[in-house]
Amino acid sequence: MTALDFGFTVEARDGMARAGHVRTARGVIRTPAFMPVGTAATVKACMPETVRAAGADIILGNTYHLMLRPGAERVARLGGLHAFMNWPHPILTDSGGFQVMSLSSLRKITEEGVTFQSHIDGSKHAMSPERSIEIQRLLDSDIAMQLDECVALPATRDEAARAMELSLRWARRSKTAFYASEPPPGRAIFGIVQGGTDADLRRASAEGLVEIGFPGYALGGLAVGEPQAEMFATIAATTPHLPGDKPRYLMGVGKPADIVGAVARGIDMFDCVIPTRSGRNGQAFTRSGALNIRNAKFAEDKRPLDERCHCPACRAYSRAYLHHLVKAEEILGAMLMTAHNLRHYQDLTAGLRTAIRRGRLDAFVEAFEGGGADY
Ligand code: PRF
Ligand code: ZN
Repeated sequence: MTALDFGFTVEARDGMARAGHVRTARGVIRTPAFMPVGTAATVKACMPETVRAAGADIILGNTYHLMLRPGAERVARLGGLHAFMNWPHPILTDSGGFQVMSLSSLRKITEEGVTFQSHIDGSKHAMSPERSIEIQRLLDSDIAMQLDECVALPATRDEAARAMELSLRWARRSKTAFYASEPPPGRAIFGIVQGGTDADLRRASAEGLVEIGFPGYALGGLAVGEPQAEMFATIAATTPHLPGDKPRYLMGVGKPADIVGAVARGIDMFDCVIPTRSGRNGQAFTRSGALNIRNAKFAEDKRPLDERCHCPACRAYSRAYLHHLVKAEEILGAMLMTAHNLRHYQDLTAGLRTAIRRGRLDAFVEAFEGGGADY
């Protein structure tokens, strides 16, 4: 084991929750971690310096978008995704299957992979587990994801079982392709647990992936329309079947309360468009709950979004000014709201890390649920 090897260390536990570090060649990720979404080689409306200053250790990129535009081979010729977008820190790339199913048209899934038409220009494409891994290698991502199939919920047990089993076969092919591509040191591939909200399917999926063996494990197929209680129950039924010494990543989650509940059930990593997308729409997350800055009651409110926040928006701008900017659809409004929400999410995960290390997660959750956020 060299300093460059990929690894995960749990340094504190509190119930099912863990705090620790993921090591990659490009740097350390403090967990629980939130990964801002940088779909098209940019965290929308945010300079990489601002993403970093908010406290992010890692961002997420998307195979699907980057293969279509500007193209993975082009990114590789330009020195890889990190150099291309001026983010020298770790990047996790999603494999593309989920985005194909939610964004493209004329999709067809077979044993071999998925064929689809681009949502940008209608051009035809094919993606197999091997091609997805090849693209992620061209992007030079630090953490690659296996190709998987995520069914929309509610799904029948048969549908969920079929997609879970296909995802398991794609997991093995993805892993084989990943190591055949001779990844430089410090890179990793994660397997993805599927199985809908069925505890037995989730267990079978987790056990199948563990038998194949991955440096980390994701939970896919959640936050796709099911109630929060069902998502929490599915997480609680899954994490006990995953190795205690490997990172666990809940894909595409979520609102602050989803993150708090998932951490308490053993999740270490998250990504979600909510802080960036809803920020551009005028929603700000604060320690006393979410607010919509477009609301007329903020038109002459001189206070910052959150008195305890140290983001660029809260340091220098009033709710009244942000209200004006967002109402006028000024680009600076999107930038400041995004910077604030990203900082809020990073402060939330930092608060969770501290609470776990102090053995005070229960008190943290109680304060959070009572609206007296303790971070
Ligand atoms: N699979 C992949 N990416 C994802 C998901 C999934 O199931 C989800 C579900 N919330 C978000 N992103 N590969
Ligand atoms: Zn702020």
